[in-house]
Amino acid sequence: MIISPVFSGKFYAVLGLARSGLATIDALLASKAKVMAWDNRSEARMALQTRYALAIARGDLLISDPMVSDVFGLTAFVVSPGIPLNRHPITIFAKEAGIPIIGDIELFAQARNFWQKSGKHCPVIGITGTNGKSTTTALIHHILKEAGRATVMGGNIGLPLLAATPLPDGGIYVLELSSYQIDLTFSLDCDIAVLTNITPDHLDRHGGFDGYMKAKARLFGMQSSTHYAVIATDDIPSRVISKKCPARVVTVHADNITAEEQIDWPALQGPHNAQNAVIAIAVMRLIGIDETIISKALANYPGLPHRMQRVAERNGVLFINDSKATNATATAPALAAFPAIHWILGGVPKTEDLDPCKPYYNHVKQAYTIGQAGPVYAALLRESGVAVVECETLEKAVTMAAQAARNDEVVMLTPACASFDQFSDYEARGQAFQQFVEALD
Ligand code: UMA
Repeated sequence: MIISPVFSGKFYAVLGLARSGLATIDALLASKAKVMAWDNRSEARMALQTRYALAIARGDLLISDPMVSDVFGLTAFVVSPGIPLNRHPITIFAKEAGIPIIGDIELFAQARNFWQKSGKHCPVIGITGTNGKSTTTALIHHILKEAGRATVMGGNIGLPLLAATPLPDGGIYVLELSSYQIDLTFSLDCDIAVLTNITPDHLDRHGGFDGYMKAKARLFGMQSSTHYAVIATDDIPSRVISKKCPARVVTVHADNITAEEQIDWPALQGPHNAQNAVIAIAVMRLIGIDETIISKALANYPGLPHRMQRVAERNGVLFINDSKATNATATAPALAAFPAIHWILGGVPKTEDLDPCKPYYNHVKQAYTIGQAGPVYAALLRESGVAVVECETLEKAVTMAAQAARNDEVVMLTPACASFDQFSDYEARGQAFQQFVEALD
């Protein structure tokens, strides 16, 4: 875990007690800070009591709602990225109290700035964007490992950064950063900041597309002029951000990669993966990784779970879990990748239309809708001439699709929606898909 003298003797209020909150408490207590912790959910608070009985007994940890507690001497509110700052009362409360709101990535940045002053430099590669950031993060981390470099991956990819094993001097942190996390970060000067693409997402949280774009742009605004920004300028908002970066900008395009090159990279198929790969190659060249190592690592990259993950093959039908595709822009390249697809989609919609997927409707043999978006998306697809079965549940969709699919066809969960109406997150949805496939007769 990341422990730092920067935190010792200070007092923090940690809000949200899931992955990032718990890792934050561990790191702060181990750094000899005092912590007040809170979560809306009573189960989360109860679990904390058992986990930290000793720290509570010593008076180092207090479970209390900071908004009704004495916050005198508080250094900062450390808020989980999932807590909506635009709606949560903590935003006004902190402003009135004159106390900053930060996140776990900011704590990491402060610890790292202290290392720098003490002569230890650990480069940070920070990756953001609407889609592709997990794959790009995992791919960069994979190539660095193949090159024998000391490296750690963390952040939005599901690995809370403060729980990471600290790296020695020169070790490289590869961070996936969501707009929520960037909103809570103020002093992270990435050696290389990466932007994959920007399309509408999380608009409710950021008050529209402008707010969302500004949140992404802040990652680059925090950089020194001697550092680098690698930006895929395939869309207009990314081009706008590239023009305003204080750092040295390297622009790349998905079509810098040829189809022949991509053939050798089995886990990086489709145009979206061309974009992810071209970014990773540019980052590796900036770091000075040997071209032969890069080529070999692109070929043996294993892929990520829930991202175009081949989970089974039954009677000549391939079953693919692409649960991480939580918006239509992320689903479109998955549809582009196969000619005959039984497409399972639905959940909490991010947009009213499925326009980015339209060019690939001719790849869809039949669609199977689930969840909240089911009826609306079924109507939209029928208007465009796509055959649809309204299934409501994922289990029914898997069964129906498996019955209908023929030799050489694909059954794919690529939902174009968030999962929260029926599952705790996209990972739980992907695991359920895999279980339903395994349970087929
Ligand atoms: N909570 C409150 N009050 C509220 C709202 C929530 O107390 O008003 C509590 C909940 O009860 C819960 C906790 O806050 O206990 C949840 O916090 P969280 O959602 O931030 O959960 P973590 O497990 O800490 O996960 C976070 C990121 N979650 C979000 O951004 C929503 C994870 O990204 C990240 O992997 C993890 O930190 C480790 O860094 C997930 C995600 O969905 C994958 N990200 C979004 C995306 O990719 O689109 C941005």
